[in-house]
Amino acid sequence: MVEFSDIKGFTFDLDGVITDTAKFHEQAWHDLATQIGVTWSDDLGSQLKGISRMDSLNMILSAGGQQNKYSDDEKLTFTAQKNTHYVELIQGITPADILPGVTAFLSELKSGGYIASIASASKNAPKILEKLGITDNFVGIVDPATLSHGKPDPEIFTKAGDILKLDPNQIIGLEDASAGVEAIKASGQTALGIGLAAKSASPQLWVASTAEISLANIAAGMRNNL
Ligand code: B16
Ligand code: MG
Repeated sequence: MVEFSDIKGFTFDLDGVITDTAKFHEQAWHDLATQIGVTWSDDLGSQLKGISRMDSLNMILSAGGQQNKYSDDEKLTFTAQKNTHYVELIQGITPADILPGVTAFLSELKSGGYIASIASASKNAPKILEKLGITDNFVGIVDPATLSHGKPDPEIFTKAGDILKLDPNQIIGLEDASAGVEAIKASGQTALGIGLAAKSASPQLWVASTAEISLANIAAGMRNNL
């Protein structure tokens, strides 16, 4: 059984864990869906959280019954267009956009000698960390272009663990999406789920919001739950 004293490192999802870029993804996808005649719904928007760019487009096309309508090249044009719009929307983000509790937790990790890496499906993660001013808090970032499978496959968390050079039982992964919690658990790391969507995938540890993340809460959760 994993104990708190075994833990040496943390793998972080980005969107929904460190900052809320979901609203910008949603706005950019919503505009694209409207352009191609797919009716948007909040439910569709929340299903796209944590899902890779092309998989997100495929889900939108399926929701509109258009799964066979476009060639691969046309789909690449759509995803490029969405990304251009998304990159425009994230230009204004600053350290003030770091979610509550996260800056304090990253400081706790640094002073406690813990190491951390990023397991985000977003190809824009390096740019976002830079704008937030926290790049140096992470040993490395998994390059999503190197992945064969998206979350809930464990590959991205396994690679984030490899960056830390730690065994899965020495790592806690943080996620807000149910597919992400499944990926962490399948990688053998301990999952800390954040928020209601993450809870549905039964993480070993859970907090309602990022404001509750701290080493003391994690230690208490591991004593009680694992
Ligand atoms: P990009 P995460 C995910 O980030 C987002 O939640 C998801 O909405 C987005 O489609 C995906 O990254 C890819 O992002 O288009 O910027 O490469 O939650 O894995 O940090
Ligand atoms: Mg996320």
